[in-house]
Parts: sequence; structure tokens; C-alpha cells
Amino acid sequence: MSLINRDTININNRGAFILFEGCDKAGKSTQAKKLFEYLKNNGHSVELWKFPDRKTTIGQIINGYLANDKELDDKAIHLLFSANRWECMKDMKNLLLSGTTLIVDRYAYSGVSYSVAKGLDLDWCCLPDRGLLSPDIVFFMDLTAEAAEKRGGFGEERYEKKSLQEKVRKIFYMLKEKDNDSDSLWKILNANQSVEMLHKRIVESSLKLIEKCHQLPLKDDLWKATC
Ligand code: DGP
Repeated sequence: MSLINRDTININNRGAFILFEGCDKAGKSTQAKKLFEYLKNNGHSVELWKFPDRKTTIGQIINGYLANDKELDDKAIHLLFSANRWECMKDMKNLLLSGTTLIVDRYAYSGVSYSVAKGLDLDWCCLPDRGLLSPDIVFFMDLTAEAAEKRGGFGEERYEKKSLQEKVRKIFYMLKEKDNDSDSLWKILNANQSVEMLHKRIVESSLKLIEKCHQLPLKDDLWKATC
């Protein structure tokens, strides 16, 4: 009989939590999908997730808000975005512990950046997401608001306005500082490079990370040290 219990096996083989963050139109979804396809085609167990998850009941309210069909108080919508992440935590945790790598397109960093850009208090905004699973890497797709504006489809949804996007970008950088990024959690990527160059760099970092995560425990301590 094996003396190694299931939890130990899981911890030693867990998947990596790979997060893409950035302002609107920075190319997060393109890179997240390309990485997903690369890993899948190379035999990895991998899933691609996106926040907000517009399919859940909470996600449908968020969708109506983003499409300007619904008006909601800034604090109320902030809490709904956070609740939308919390309602997925159990499934995400189980997948990671079973060895599946998760590629996640937006997360709590977007949650805080957009709400603070609208005028809410930074500490108040961080609290609802405190204790979520922590990502193992944050690929920050960095693009100026001027460059974003020139990309197709900009301006269709609520937050796609140049002045707001400029603020959002600054707040992402504040959150990077707040993370006290000693273990190089954040990778800042110039989103103006070619799709293929970015993809190559992302694949290289992700493969190293996936290997490293096999040995690391999963952390559900987002912002617990700083908030
Ligand atoms: P996307 O589907 O990635 O284009 O995101 C839709 C919009 O929602 C985008 O402008 C960014 C914004 N957003 C994403 N997550 C959050 C969040 O948690 N809070 C707020 N306030 N906005 C968010």
C-alpha cells in the first residue's frame, strides 16, 4: 500500500495558474488562446478561463452592465465582479490540484484597476478579492491607451475610453508594486510586438513555470500580506 496520500500526490503534480492581465485591446485573449493551443497540442492538461465569466447568473448581470444595458452603483458592480471570481474558485482549485494548468484571461487585478480608475478607494477595492487563489505568473500585456484606441473594436463597451484606460494602466503598475514583486511574479510584455514574438516568449516562460509548479503548494493567499 502506498504511504503517499492523495493530497501529497496532488501538491507534487499540480498545474500552473497562468494569468494574462492588461488594458482593453492589449491582445490578452489572443495570447491566452495561442498558449492554450500550444500547450494542448504538446500534451499538457490545460484549460482556458476568462473573467468575467459571462455565463453565470452574476456574469449575465455584469454583461448587461458592460454593454451599457444596465446601470449599477460602482461599488455594487465591483462586488459582483469579485463574486464572479469567487464562484469559480472551487472548480479552479480542484483543476489545479488535479494537475491541470489554467490559463486565465483577466482576474482580480483587472477588478481593482477598473474600479479604482472610476474613483473607488484602492484598499476598499482589494478587500473582496483577498484570499482568492494566487496566480503563479502574471503576463501583463502593456499597451498605451493611444495604441489601444487604434485597434479594431475599441469603444464598443463601457470602459473603452482613452482617459479611463490611461488610469487603468497606471493602477495595474501600482498593483505590481503592491505585490512587492520579489519572486518575479509579473512579466511586463510590450504588447506592440508581433503576435508571434510575444507568443514565443510567453511559451518559454510558461514551460519553465509549469515544471516549477509541480513542486510548489497551491496558494489561496491573494493580497493577504498586503491588504
Ligand atoms: P473583456 O471581456 O476582457 O474585454 O473585459 C470586459 C471589460 O470588463 C473590460 O473593459 C475590462 C472590464 N473588467 C474585467 N474585469 C473586471 C472587474 O473585475 N472589474 C471591473 N470593474 N471591470 C472589469
